[in-house]
Amino acid sequence: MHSPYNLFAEARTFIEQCYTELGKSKADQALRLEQIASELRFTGTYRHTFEELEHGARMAWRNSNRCIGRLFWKSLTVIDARTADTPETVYRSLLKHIEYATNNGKIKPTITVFRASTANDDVRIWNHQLIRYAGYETGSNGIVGDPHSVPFTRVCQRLGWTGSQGAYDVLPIVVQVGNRVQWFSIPPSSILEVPIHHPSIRDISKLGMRWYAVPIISDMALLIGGIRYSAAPFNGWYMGTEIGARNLADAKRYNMLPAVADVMGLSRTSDATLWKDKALVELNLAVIHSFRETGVTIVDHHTAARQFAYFERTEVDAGRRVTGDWSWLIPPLSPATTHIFHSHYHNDFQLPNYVRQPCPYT
Ligand code: HEM
Ligand code: NRG
Repeated sequence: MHSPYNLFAEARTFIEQCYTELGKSKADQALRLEQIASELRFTGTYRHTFEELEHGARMAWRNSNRCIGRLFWKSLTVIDARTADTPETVYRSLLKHIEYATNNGKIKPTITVFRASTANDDVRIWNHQLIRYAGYETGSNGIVGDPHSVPFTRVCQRLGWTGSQGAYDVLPIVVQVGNRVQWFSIPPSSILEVPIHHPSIRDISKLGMRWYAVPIISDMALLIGGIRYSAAPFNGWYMGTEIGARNLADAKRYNMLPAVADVMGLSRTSDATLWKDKALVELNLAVIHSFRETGVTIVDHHTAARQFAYFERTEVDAGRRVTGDWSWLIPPLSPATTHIFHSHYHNDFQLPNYVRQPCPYT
């Protein structure tokens, strides 16, 4: 935990940067630091104003070195849910987040911030993402559904949830407040999904592939000015390759490339025919085409890379040094066709930021 002294130093660094960026006066800054110092003396912690929370969450996105989507950091909608103090009220806020962010397909980058961590009364969302497909181990050491979700699916079942053993069953939301843990299912009417079709290869539809519209990361903590928000789920929209080149394609995920190659009539007898590469391109085209057709926001990796190049320029213009994690920024499909592949990034960790935290189960 923080000593109040360190906490004040972190608060000061944040307030100075935040208030400068927001164009507030030195006098406002000094007054606010006085307030924080006194709040720290009386309570051992301090509460962000909504303005600080909003700008802090946006700065944290701007500092997310692995994210190619950062051009839009100023447009993040920040929802203050710091008063939610039971699993039920947290769940209600999460449903509102899903509906607000989905916006019938015109996705809005959104974060909901729950109350800050304390010594023993943390709010945690156990899911990796609010919407995610279950993964079931079958007797014959096979897996139905998303292999990535196998451990969490087991936890849900232990808590009393029963899935229907399908390949695309949406998992329940598991919320912890202090020592209370409860699971809730999401009403299907709140979940927008996209069936995967190809514009010309008709038989791709027969593979029954689908994906959900909105990726809402719910297991990272948001760090602002020495305060740790252990539950702060956020979302933007998908870049097509996340689904088409990883989730549906990885051998350890849905492993759909052999099936896609087969409906394309490709020979899989030799790696040198590049059947995997051909199947990958068509699968990625199908993902982008299907999201567009369903009216769900999605970005292809070439456009995303160009947007990122523009972000790099706007950061330099603002007098900041762009930081990035090259190995995550390059797209998994045709990386060398983007400028990112040919660039160098400093992977410095800056605050505010989003960070991984220990798994709350197991
Ligand atoms: C990572 C795209 C919005 C924070 C990523 C990744 C992509 C991406 C492609 C790499 C994911 C992977 O390889 O698994 C986008 C796009 C957005 C967007 C297209 C559209 C607006 C956001 C928002 C936030 C955010 C709103 C936070 C407010 C992050 C973070 C990571 C990340 C923290 C790293 C996650 C990790 O370490 O697992 N983003 N993003 N992104 N993004 Fe974004
Ligand atoms: N690759 C993961 C999602 C990671 C974050 N990606 C985003 N974030 N686009 C997947 O589910 O495929 N975002 O906030 O939009």
